[in-house]
This record gives sequence, C-alpha cells and structure tokens, in this order.
Amino acid sequence: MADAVDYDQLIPNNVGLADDAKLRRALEAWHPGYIDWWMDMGPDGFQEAEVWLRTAVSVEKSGWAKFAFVRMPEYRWGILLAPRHEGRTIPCGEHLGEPAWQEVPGEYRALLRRLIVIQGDTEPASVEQQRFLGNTAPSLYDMRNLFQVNVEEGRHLWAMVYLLQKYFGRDGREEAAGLLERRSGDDDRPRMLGAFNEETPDWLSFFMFTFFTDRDGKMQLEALAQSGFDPLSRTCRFMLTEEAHHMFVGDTGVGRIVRRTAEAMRDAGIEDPHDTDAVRALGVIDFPTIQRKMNLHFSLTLDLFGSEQSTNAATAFNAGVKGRFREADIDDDHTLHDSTYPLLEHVDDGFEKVEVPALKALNARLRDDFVDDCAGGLRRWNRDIAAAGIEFELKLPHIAFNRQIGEFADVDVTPDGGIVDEATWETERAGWLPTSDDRAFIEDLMQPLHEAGKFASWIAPPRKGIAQKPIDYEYVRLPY
Ligand code: BYC
Repeated sequence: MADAVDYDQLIPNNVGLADDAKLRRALEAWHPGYIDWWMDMGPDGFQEAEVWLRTAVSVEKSGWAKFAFVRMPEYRWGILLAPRHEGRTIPCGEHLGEPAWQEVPGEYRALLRRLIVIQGDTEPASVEQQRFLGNTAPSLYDMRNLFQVNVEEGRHLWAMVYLLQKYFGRDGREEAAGLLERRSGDDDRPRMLGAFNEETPDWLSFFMFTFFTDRDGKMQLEALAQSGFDPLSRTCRFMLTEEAHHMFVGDTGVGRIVRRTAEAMRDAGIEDPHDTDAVRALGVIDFPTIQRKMNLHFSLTLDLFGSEQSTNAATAFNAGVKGRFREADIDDDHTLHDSTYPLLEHVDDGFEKVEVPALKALNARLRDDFVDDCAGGLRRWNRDIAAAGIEFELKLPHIAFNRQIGEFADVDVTPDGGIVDEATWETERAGWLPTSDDRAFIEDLMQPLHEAGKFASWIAPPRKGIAQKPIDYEYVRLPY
C-alpha cells in the first residue's frame, strides 16, 4: 500500500515529513533557495502566467495526477515515493536475494551519494537549458508542455534532495546546496555531465532533447529503480511515471515537425529533400537540418552513458546499488561474474564486436538498450515521410560518431560509421552537424504564436489535446 500524500504541509509528501522534524527543518531551509533558483533560472518571462499543469497528488497507478491552472512559482513540488514492495530483495550483485536496504549501507555511502548527486544535477540543468524557449513557443499547447516538463524536472530535483538530506547527513545538505549553485554552461561552476552544459537554443533542439536525453533519463532511472537501496528505488519508480510524458513531448514534437515538412513539400510538389532553399521557403524545416540536429543530440546523449567499459559501473552493479534496464526480466544469474558481453570496439581501420567481461560493459549494455528504445520514434517519423511520397529516411548516426567520452572519443567517424582523418572530419562536419546557417534559419523561423488553437508554420497541430481538453484550449493564460 502507498502512504497517503499529505498536501497540508509546505512540502507535499508521502514520506511522513510531519513526524520528522529534523528532516522537515532541513528541507524547509533549502526551500527558499530553491524558489530563488526557480525565479532566476526557471522559465524566463512566464512566472506570472497561469498554466494548465498536472500535479502529482497520489502514487497509485490510477488517478495519480490532477490538472489545474497554476502559476509556476506556486507549483506544489512534492516528495513522492512509489509504494513499498513488502519483502523486496536486492536484485543483483554480491548481495543478490538479501533484503533491500532501508538505510544506506556504510560501505556504499560514497558510491550512492555520487549517483544521487549526478542524477540530481541533471534536473535543474535541463530547466536552465530550456529557460528561454517560452518566448518562441509555436503554440500555447507546446508552451504548456514545456512548462510541464520544467516543473517536473524541478520535482525530480526535490526527489534527489530528499534522499540527500534524509540519508546523508551534513554531506547530503552540502550536496543539496551545491545542486542550486552549479549552472548549465557556466565556465566556473558547470553542471556535472557534458550534455547538460550544451545549449537548447530552439524548439527542434528541445524536442530532440526530450526524445533522446530524457530517454537517457528513463534508462538511468530504470537502472536506479533496481537499486538495493529501497528509498532510491521507490523514488525513481515514481519519477518514471512522470518521465513518460517528457518523452511523449519529444516523440510527438519531432513527429509533428516531420509531418508538417512532408505535407508542405507534397502540397508544393517539391520532391527533392535536398533542395533546401525551396523547402525552407515554405516556412518548414528541411529534412537534412532535422537529421543534423538528430546527429548532434543522439551523440551528445550517448556520452551520458559514460565509458563503454567502466569499473565504476561494475562496482555499482556488484554492490547492488544500480541494476540493469529491467533487471528482474533478464534471464541470467544477476551476478555476471562468468558472463561476457559483445562490445563494439575500434580496431585499426574499423569496428569489431569483442566479447568482454559483462560486469565491465554495463554502461555499453544500457546504451545499447537505449538505442533499441529509440527505434520506435524513427519508424513513426519515417512512415510519415514515406506517406507523403518523399524519398528521405531519418537515421540514427553510428554510435561512434561525434563522441567525447569512452571508446570512440579519439577517433573521427562519419554518421555512416566510416573512419576518416581529422582534416576530412573538419571539412565534412557541416553536412553532419548543425551549422551557423541552420541556426540562423531556425532562429528566424521560430517566431512566437501565443493565440489559442494556432500553430506555427513549421509544426503540425497535435492529434489531440491534453487531459481531454481540445487542441484549441487556452493552455496558458498569459498575463498580458
Ligand atoms: N560528462 O567510468 P566512467 C536525466 C565521468 S539523464 C562528464 O566512464 P561511470 C535527465 C564520470 O562521472 C540521466 N563526465 O562512467 C534527462 C567519472 O568521473 P569521476 C542522469 C562524465 O561512472 C533529461 C569519469 O567520467 N542520471 O535524468 O560508469 C532532463 C569516468 O566515469 C560523463 C545518471 O546519469 C559525461 N557525459 O558512468 C532531465 C545516473 N560520463 O567520478 C534529466 C547516475 C562519465 O571519475 N550516474 N563522466 O570524477 C551514473 O550512473 C554514472 O555516473 C554515469 C557515468 C552513467 C553518469
């Protein structure tokens, strides 16, 4: 059974905060700094707008959220854990089958803290990256989705801060403060992982980010949901419920851009997808530009999985602190001491699958699961291109393309997986990654459209509205 959510408190929660004065004080002390951060770094120019937002009010599968108009600074960011599974055991590693921990085991304290801090750091980072996008929203529907994603990333930060403050004492409080001090892209105090210091300058980037990078979030949360540390597992399980909407936003967002371009080309009788000037003149985004954006966001996201072979990952799995994607559904011994995994490696002039100890290849395995998970979106998008009679296929680039971390960081690889010298890569990169010309075109294209039911020229309307509301509902009531 889930504990009921207490909404009478300053911080809504189902973790019994009313009876834990020390923790309550710590969280209430952190709260004003959080609000300051949200006002400084949250959605720019829209803090007074009333937004049709969902708020989690329960952790039961049915009816866990309610919708209402809310000003974002007044959003009820709560601490919600999924229901406890009685008798849950550690699903992997050397403690396999032992009862899940309700407290942090001393020997794994540093390891757990590091994972929680890294996870926590990504949440505010994404809000910072997206803070100017409201100004160029292609519709009120999209603007509302952006803000929904933003407030929920804020809630995910609360989720990690709860774990730090409840279970890690003074260190935890210091880490919680640090999460509000680092800034995406800041030279002196950057966010911890590479992709979270990149810009999200426009809506195509936003949709690519929510499709790819939020999907890394899903994979990592699934792996942390397997943790033998039960409070972390329960926290991540509930975060995954919210995360699904973020990927829906990405999947349908890219899909609607693709559909609009395909339909506009068909209606104008343009068959050549590489006739960029003609396609752009229709007020839509040409497919090669969409492909270049995809190449960028996919490769940046692959870096988030860490090195393909990692002793950190092996240690976390062996300790039972982080599992694999859907660990319980995997049919093996869940300790992996005698198993191998086929890992793609760079050899002289190409790539080769090499069997390596499975324990060390856990990051690569999770990355491979991620790549499989991306396939559905691409299939749907390509179907719409084909339906318009246009010969173009969006493709995920090779996993070694444009990598900064791990096995492929030192090799120059084309999106098709060809190995080239550095000079060739530099000359050709404009065909593979977004250029300043792409950026200028997109910036010019993305003028705001803030009238209910209207959509910018470059994106098709969604197939339906949010929570039974019509597409032309006024999802955001602007204060001007
Ligand atoms: N950038 O053995 P290695 C999300 C560091 S997204 C910079 O290769 P490991 C979200 C690494 O920290 C999910 N540094 O990797 C999405 C280590 O440094 P130290 C976020 C990097 O440790 C959208 C060193 O390189 N959650 O939720 O096996 C919106 C060697 O490490 C990077 C998590 O990631 C990088 N890309 O794995 C909002 C889960 N990669 O410690 C939210 C928690 C590696 O030697 N984190 N390094 O100084 C983890 O499970 C692991 O730490 C990692 C890395 C997967 C990140």
